[in-house]
Amino acid sequence: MSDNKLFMPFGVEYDLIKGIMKNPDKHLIRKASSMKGHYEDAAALDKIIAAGDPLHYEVFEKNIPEENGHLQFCISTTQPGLVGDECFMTKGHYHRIPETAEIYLCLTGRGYMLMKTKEGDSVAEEMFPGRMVYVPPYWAHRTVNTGDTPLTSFCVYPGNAGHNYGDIEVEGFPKRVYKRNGKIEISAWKRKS
Ligand code: S6P
Ligand code: ZN
Repeated sequence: MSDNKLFMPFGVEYDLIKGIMKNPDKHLIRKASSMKGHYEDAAALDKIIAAGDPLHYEVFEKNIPEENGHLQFCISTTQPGLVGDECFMTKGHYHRIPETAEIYLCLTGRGYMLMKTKEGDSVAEEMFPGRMVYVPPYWAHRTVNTGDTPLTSFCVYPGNAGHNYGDIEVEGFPKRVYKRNGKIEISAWKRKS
């Protein structure tokens, strides 16, 4: 083809048991130090950072144009662990174009997808291998690992969706997920005034 604008089809191989995308183009790494302000117990997070700043979560992607009509897809992997008694999680975001949805198909591990709207709706959907969570338009979303192994999902969302981290950083998620005495607790969080 002489048309340079035509995007060529391609295939990608996965290990669906381990939750691995082979030959990703992009690999985003977030360590504990990127999570300041997100956990209830800031002192516990500082301790973890000082003790080696462990890996928190990773995203593996292919290069897809950020355009309407395309589909972004990735593997998102969140490590197990606790900050104080709160389970490791992603930062969470709205999409930059809020009327765009997303599908998370869980491949490994166990956890929750926390979702919230600007109107105050709040939902926690369980994640485990073989379960898909549909994140509708207008819902901010964050994954939380409640297990002892990496929580891995295959995600698909519109090419132009983008990320809006700023709004949710100000608003916070109303629900938080804790592991206390081996039991998972999801509770409402009151922002300190
Ligand atoms: C993108 C999709 C995921 C997340 C990833 C990391 O729309 O929801 O790829 O980017 O799970 O989470 P976050 O909140 O740091 O972008
Ligand atoms: Zn998203």
